[in-house]
Amino acid sequence: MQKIKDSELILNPDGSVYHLNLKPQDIANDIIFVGDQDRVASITKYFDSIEFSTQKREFKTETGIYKGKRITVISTGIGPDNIDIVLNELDALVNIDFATKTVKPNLTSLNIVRVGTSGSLQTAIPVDSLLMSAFAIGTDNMLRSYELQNIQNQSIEKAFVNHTNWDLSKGLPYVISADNDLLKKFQSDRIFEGITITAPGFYGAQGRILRLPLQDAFLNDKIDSFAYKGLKATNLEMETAAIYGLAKLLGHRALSLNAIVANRKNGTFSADPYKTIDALICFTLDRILA
Ligand code: R1P
Ligand code: URA
Repeated sequence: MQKIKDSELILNPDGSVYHLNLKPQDIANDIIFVGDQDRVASITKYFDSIEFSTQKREFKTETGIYKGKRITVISTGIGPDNIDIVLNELDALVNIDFATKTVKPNLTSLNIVRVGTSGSLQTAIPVDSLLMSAFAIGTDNMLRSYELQNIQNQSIEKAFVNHTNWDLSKGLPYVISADNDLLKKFQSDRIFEGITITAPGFYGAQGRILRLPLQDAFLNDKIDSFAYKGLKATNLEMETAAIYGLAKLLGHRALSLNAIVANRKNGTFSADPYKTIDALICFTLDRILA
Protein backbone atom coordinates (compact mmCIF):
# COMPACT_ATOMS: atom_id res chain seq x y z
CA MET A 1 0.00 0.00 0.00
CA GLN A 2 1.43 3.40 -1.00
CA LYS A 3 2.34 5.83 1.80
CA ILE A 4 0.64 9.23 1.55
CA LYS A 5 3.26 12.01 1.73
CA ASP A 6 3.49 14.26 4.81
CA SER A 7 2.67 17.29 2.64
CA GLU A 8 -0.60 15.68 1.47
CA LEU A 9 -1.99 14.35 4.75
CA ILE A 10 -0.74 16.80 7.35
CA LEU A 11 -0.82 15.80 11.01
CA ASN A 12 -0.26 18.13 13.96
CA PRO A 13 2.51 17.32 16.49
CA ASP A 14 -0.08 15.63 18.77
CA GLY A 15 -1.13 13.30 15.91
CA SER A 16 -4.41 15.10 15.14
CA VAL A 17 -5.44 15.97 11.58
CA TYR A 18 -4.29 19.41 10.37
CA HIS A 19 -7.39 21.67 10.32
CA LEU A 20 -9.96 19.77 12.36
CA ASN A 21 -7.57 19.02 15.24
CA LEU A 22 -9.13 15.58 15.65
CA LYS A 23 -7.72 12.09 16.25
CA PRO A 24 -9.51 8.97 14.97
CA GLN A 25 -10.98 8.10 18.39
CA ASP A 26 -12.57 11.57 18.75
CA ILE A 27 -15.41 11.05 16.22
CA ALA A 28 -18.56 8.94 16.03
CA ASN A 29 -19.93 7.27 12.88
CA ASP A 30 -23.01 9.53 13.03
CA ILE A 31 -22.03 13.12 12.36
CA ILE A 32 -24.04 16.34 12.28
CA PHE A 33 -22.64 19.26 10.27
CA VAL A 34 -23.57 22.84 11.09
CA GLY A 35 -22.20 26.03 9.54
CA ASP A 36 -22.13 28.18 12.65
CA GLN A 37 -19.71 27.27 15.48
CA ASP A 38 -22.26 28.40 18.08
CA ARG A 39 -24.81 25.92 16.70
CA VAL A 40 -22.65 23.02 17.94
CA ALA A 41 -23.57 23.75 21.57
CA SER A 42 -27.21 24.38 20.57
CA ILE A 43 -27.26 20.70 19.60
CA THR A 44 -25.02 19.11 22.25
CA LYS A 45 -26.99 20.85 25.03
CA TYR A 46 -29.54 18.06 24.40
CA PHE A 47 -26.89 15.31 24.86
CA ASP A 48 -26.75 13.16 28.03
CA SER A 49 -22.98 13.58 28.11
CA ILE A 50 -20.15 15.15 26.11
CA GLU A 51 -16.89 13.17 26.00
CA PHE A 52 -14.82 15.37 23.71
CA SER A 53 -14.66 18.99 22.65
CA THR A 54 -12.17 20.95 20.55
CA GLN A 55 -11.97 23.92 18.19
CA LYS A 56 -9.47 25.14 15.60
CA ARG A 57 -10.42 28.10 13.41
CA GLU A 58 -14.12 27.71 12.43
CA PHE A 59 -14.06 23.95 12.99
CA LYS A 60 -15.59 23.25 16.39
CA THR A 61 -16.27 19.60 17.29
CA GLU A 62 -18.10 17.94 20.15
CA THR A 63 -18.74 14.21 20.54
CA GLY A 64 -21.17 12.80 23.07
CA ILE A 65 -24.09 10.53 23.76
CA TYR A 66 -27.70 11.37 22.86
CA LYS A 67 -30.20 8.87 24.27
CA GLY A 68 -27.62 6.07 24.04
CA LYS A 69 -26.30 6.98 20.56
CA ARG A 70 -22.78 8.34 20.05
CA ILE A 71 -22.93 11.43 17.81
CA THR A 72 -20.34 13.99 16.70
CA VAL A 73 -21.36 17.57 15.90
CA ILE A 74 -18.92 19.63 13.85
CA SER A 75 -19.07 23.16 12.47
CA THR A 76 -17.89 23.57 8.89
CA GLY A 77 -17.95 27.36 8.70
CA ILE A 78 -19.34 28.89 5.52
CA GLY A 79 -18.90 27.62 1.99
CA PRO A 80 -17.91 24.69 -0.25
CA ASP A 81 -14.16 25.34 0.19
CA ASN A 82 -14.49 24.47 3.88
CA ILE A 83 -16.44 21.33 2.98
CA ASP A 84 -13.43 20.13 0.97
CA ILE A 85 -11.38 20.31 4.18
CA VAL A 86 -13.99 18.83 6.51
CA LEU A 87 -14.98 15.84 4.34
CA ASN A 88 -11.42 14.93 3.34
CA GLU A 89 -10.13 15.15 6.93
CA LEU A 90 -13.11 13.24 8.40
CA ASP A 91 -12.61 10.53 5.78
CA ALA A 92 -8.90 10.38 6.60
CA LEU A 93 -9.78 9.95 10.30
CA VAL A 94 -11.72 6.75 9.56
CA ASN A 95 -10.15 5.41 6.38
CA ILE A 96 -6.43 6.19 6.57
CA ASP A 97 -4.10 4.62 9.11
CA PHE A 98 -2.33 7.64 10.65
CA ALA A 99 0.63 5.53 11.87
CA THR A 100 1.54 4.24 8.38
CA LYS A 101 -0.27 6.93 6.32
CA THR A 102 -1.78 4.22 4.14
CA VAL A 103 -5.42 3.67 3.17
CA LYS A 104 -7.06 1.01 5.37
CA PRO A 105 -8.13 -2.21 3.60
CA ASN A 106 -11.65 -2.03 5.06
CA LEU A 107 -13.35 1.30 4.61
CA THR A 108 -15.82 2.91 7.03
CA SER A 109 -18.91 4.78 5.86
CA LEU A 110 -20.04 7.75 7.94
CA ASN A 111 -23.64 9.03 8.24
CA ILE A 112 -23.63 12.79 7.79
CA VAL A 113 -26.62 15.08 8.32
CA ARG A 114 -26.31 18.82 7.75
CA VAL A 115 -28.41 21.07 10.00
CA GLY A 116 -28.17 24.38 8.19
CA THR A 117 -30.02 27.57 7.34
CA SER A 118 -31.21 28.59 3.91
CA GLY A 119 -33.27 31.01 1.83
CA SER A 120 -36.44 29.74 0.13
CA LEU A 121 -37.18 30.52 -3.52
CA GLN A 122 -40.85 29.55 -3.30
CA THR A 123 -43.76 31.51 -1.81
CA ALA A 124 -45.25 28.18 -0.74
CA ILE A 125 -42.17 27.48 1.43
CA PRO A 126 -42.37 30.36 3.91
CA VAL A 127 -39.81 31.45 6.50
CA ASP A 128 -39.65 29.14 9.51
CA SER A 129 -40.30 26.04 7.37
CA LEU A 130 -38.00 23.01 7.42
CA LEU A 131 -36.63 21.65 4.15
CA MET A 132 -34.50 18.72 3.02
CA SER A 133 -32.56 18.47 -0.21
CA ALA A 134 -33.34 15.47 -2.42
CA PHE A 135 -30.83 16.88 -4.92
CA ALA A 136 -28.30 19.67 -4.81
CA ILE A 137 -27.10 21.73 -7.75
CA GLY A 138 -23.59 23.01 -7.14
CA THR A 139 -22.80 26.32 -8.81
CA ASP A 140 -19.58 26.66 -6.83
CA ASN A 141 -16.97 24.73 -8.88
CA MET A 142 -15.11 23.30 -5.85
CA LEU A 143 -16.20 19.75 -6.66
CA ARG A 144 -15.04 20.09 -10.29
CA SER A 145 -11.49 19.34 -9.10
CA TYR A 146 -12.61 15.71 -8.66
CA GLU A 147 -13.71 13.07 -11.16
CA LEU A 148 -17.51 13.37 -11.04
CA GLN A 149 -18.62 11.17 -13.92
CA ASN A 150 -19.96 8.32 -11.79
CA ILE A 151 -21.91 10.37 -9.26
CA GLN A 152 -23.44 13.34 -11.06
CA ASN A 153 -26.97 13.50 -12.45
CA GLN A 154 -26.39 14.76 -15.98
CA SER A 155 -30.09 14.90 -16.97
CA ILE A 156 -30.88 17.42 -14.23
CA GLU A 157 -27.64 19.27 -14.95
CA LYS A 158 -28.52 19.67 -18.66
CA ALA A 159 -32.11 20.66 -17.91
CA PHE A 160 -30.95 23.27 -15.37
CA VAL A 161 -28.30 24.77 -17.67
CA ASN A 162 -30.85 25.03 -20.52
CA HIS A 163 -33.66 26.38 -18.33
CA THR A 164 -31.54 29.11 -16.75
CA ASN A 165 -29.46 29.80 -19.88
CA TRP A 166 -26.52 29.41 -17.48
CA ASP A 167 -23.45 31.51 -18.37
CA LEU A 168 -20.69 28.89 -18.65
CA SER A 169 -17.99 31.45 -17.88
CA LYS A 170 -19.16 30.88 -14.27
CA GLY A 171 -18.43 27.13 -14.61
CA LEU A 172 -20.73 24.21 -15.29
CA PRO A 173 -23.19 23.42 -12.45
CA TYR A 174 -23.16 19.83 -11.18
CA VAL A 175 -26.03 17.85 -9.63
CA ILE A 176 -25.70 15.27 -6.85
CA SER A 177 -28.44 13.37 -5.02
CA ALA A 178 -28.93 12.86 -1.29
CA ASP A 179 -28.34 9.43 0.18
CA ASN A 180 -31.59 7.61 -0.53
CA ASP A 181 -31.78 5.70 2.77
CA LEU A 182 -31.22 8.85 4.81
CA LEU A 183 -33.74 10.75 2.67
CA LYS A 184 -36.39 8.12 3.38
CA LYS A 185 -35.55 8.08 7.08
CA PHE A 186 -36.16 11.84 7.37
CA GLN A 187 -39.26 12.09 5.16
CA SER A 188 -42.15 13.57 7.14
CA ASP A 189 -45.07 15.92 6.68
CA ARG A 190 -43.09 18.36 8.86
CA ILE A 191 -40.41 18.90 6.22
CA PHE A 192 -40.50 20.09 2.58
CA GLU A 193 -38.41 18.28 0.00
CA GLY A 194 -36.77 19.91 -2.99
CA ILE A 195 -33.77 20.72 -5.13
CA THR A 196 -31.24 22.93 -3.36
CA ILE A 197 -28.93 25.33 -5.14
CA THR A 198 -25.51 25.61 -3.52
CA ALA A 199 -23.91 28.96 -4.24
CA PRO A 200 -20.29 30.04 -3.73
CA GLY A 201 -21.38 33.31 -2.08
CA PHE A 202 -24.23 34.87 -0.09
CA TYR A 203 -24.82 38.10 -2.05
CA GLY A 204 -24.19 38.18 -5.82
CA ALA A 205 -23.99 34.38 -6.08
CA GLN A 206 -27.50 34.16 -4.57
CA GLY A 207 -28.87 37.07 -6.62
CA ARG A 208 -28.77 39.66 -3.79
CA ILE A 209 -28.28 43.23 -4.89
CA LEU A 210 -26.97 45.77 -2.40
CA ARG A 211 -24.85 48.09 -4.56
CA LEU A 212 -23.42 45.90 -7.32
CA PRO A 213 -25.20 44.95 -10.54
CA LEU A 214 -25.47 41.22 -11.28
CA GLN A 215 -24.22 39.21 -14.26
CA ASP A 216 -27.79 37.85 -14.60
CA ALA A 217 -30.39 39.86 -12.69
CA PHE A 218 -33.12 37.36 -13.63
CA LEU A 219 -31.30 34.23 -12.50
CA ASN A 220 -33.33 33.65 -9.32
CA ASP A 221 -36.60 33.98 -11.29
CA LYS A 222 -35.35 31.35 -13.72
CA ILE A 223 -34.15 29.09 -10.91
CA ASP A 224 -37.42 29.27 -8.98
CA SER A 225 -39.39 28.12 -12.04
CA PHE A 226 -37.05 25.13 -12.53
CA ALA A 227 -38.50 21.72 -11.73
CA TYR A 228 -37.40 18.21 -12.55
CA LYS A 229 -39.85 15.29 -12.47
CA GLY A 230 -42.17 17.16 -10.12
CA LEU A 231 -39.43 18.33 -7.75
CA LYS A 232 -38.94 22.12 -7.63
CA ALA A 233 -35.79 24.17 -7.14
CA THR A 234 -36.59 25.30 -3.63
CA ASN A 235 -33.76 27.05 -1.85
CA LEU A 236 -30.31 28.64 -1.86
CA GLU A 237 -27.48 27.97 0.57
CA MET A 238 -23.74 27.38 0.46
CA GLU A 239 -22.65 23.80 1.34
CA THR A 240 -25.08 21.03 0.37
CA ALA A 241 -23.86 20.11 -3.15
CA ALA A 242 -20.26 19.96 -1.96
CA ILE A 243 -21.25 17.74 0.98
CA TYR A 244 -23.31 15.42 -1.26
CA GLY A 245 -20.54 15.18 -3.84
CA LEU A 246 -17.60 14.50 -1.54
CA ALA A 247 -19.63 12.14 0.65
CA LYS A 248 -20.61 10.08 -2.42
CA LEU A 249 -17.09 10.07 -3.85
CA LEU A 250 -15.62 8.92 -0.53
CA GLY A 251 -18.34 6.34 0.20
CA HIS A 252 -20.22 8.15 2.99
CA ARG A 253 -23.96 8.83 3.31
CA ALA A 254 -25.20 12.42 3.45
CA LEU A 255 -28.44 14.35 3.81
CA SER A 256 -28.89 18.12 4.12
CA LEU A 257 -31.67 19.68 6.20
CA ASN A 258 -32.30 23.39 6.39
CA ALA A 259 -34.22 25.85 8.52
CA ILE A 260 -35.69 28.37 6.09
CA VAL A 261 -34.73 31.75 7.56
CA ALA A 262 -35.29 33.93 4.48
CA ASN A 263 -37.85 33.92 1.69
CA ARG A 264 -36.32 35.46 -1.42
CA LYS A 265 -39.61 35.46 -3.33
CA ASN A 266 -41.50 37.72 -0.94
CA GLY A 267 -38.48 39.41 0.67
CA THR A 268 -39.12 38.27 4.24
CA PHE A 269 -36.75 37.16 7.00
CA SER A 270 -37.67 35.07 10.04
CA ALA A 271 -38.63 37.03 13.17
CA ASP A 272 -37.02 34.30 15.31
CA PRO A 273 -34.55 32.19 13.29
CA TYR A 274 -33.11 30.50 16.40
CA LYS A 275 -36.53 29.06 17.24
CA THR A 276 -36.77 27.51 13.77
CA ILE A 277 -33.20 26.20 13.95
CA ASP A 278 -34.04 24.65 17.34
CA ALA A 279 -37.12 22.97 15.82
CA LEU A 280 -34.87 21.53 13.09
CA ILE A 281 -32.33 20.35 15.69
CA CYS A 282 -35.03 18.52 17.70
CA PHE A 283 -36.49 16.98 14.51
CA THR A 284 -33.01 15.85 13.42
CA LEU A 285 -32.05 14.27 16.77
CA ASP A 286 -35.37 12.47 16.90
CA ARG A 287 -34.96 11.06 13.37
CA ILE A 288 -31.31 10.05 13.84
CA LEU A 289 -32.51 7.74 16.62
CA ALA A 290 -35.35 6.26 14.52
C1 R1P B 1 -24.79 32.02 5.21
O1 R1P B 1 -25.38 32.87 6.12
C2 R1P B 1 -24.56 30.65 5.80
O2 R1P B 1 -25.81 30.12 6.30
C3 R1P B 1 -26.13 28.90 5.65
C4 R1P B 1 -25.35 28.96 4.35
O3 R1P B 1 -25.22 27.70 3.76
C5 R1P B 1 -24.07 29.64 4.76
O4 R1P B 1 -23.16 28.75 5.36
O5 R1P B 1 -25.85 27.75 6.39
P1 R1P B 1 -25.36 27.66 7.91
O6 R1P B 1 -26.37 28.41 8.74
O7 R1P B 1 -25.31 26.22 8.26
O8 R1P B 1 -23.99 28.30 7.98
N1 URA C 1 -28.21 31.09 4.07
C1 URA C 1 -27.97 31.35 2.77
O1 URA C 1 -26.94 30.93 2.22
N2 URA C 1 -28.88 32.08 2.09
C2 URA C 1 -29.98 32.58 2.65
O2 URA C 1 -30.74 33.26 1.98
C3 URA C 1 -30.22 32.31 4.02
C4 URA C 1 -29.30 31.56 4.71
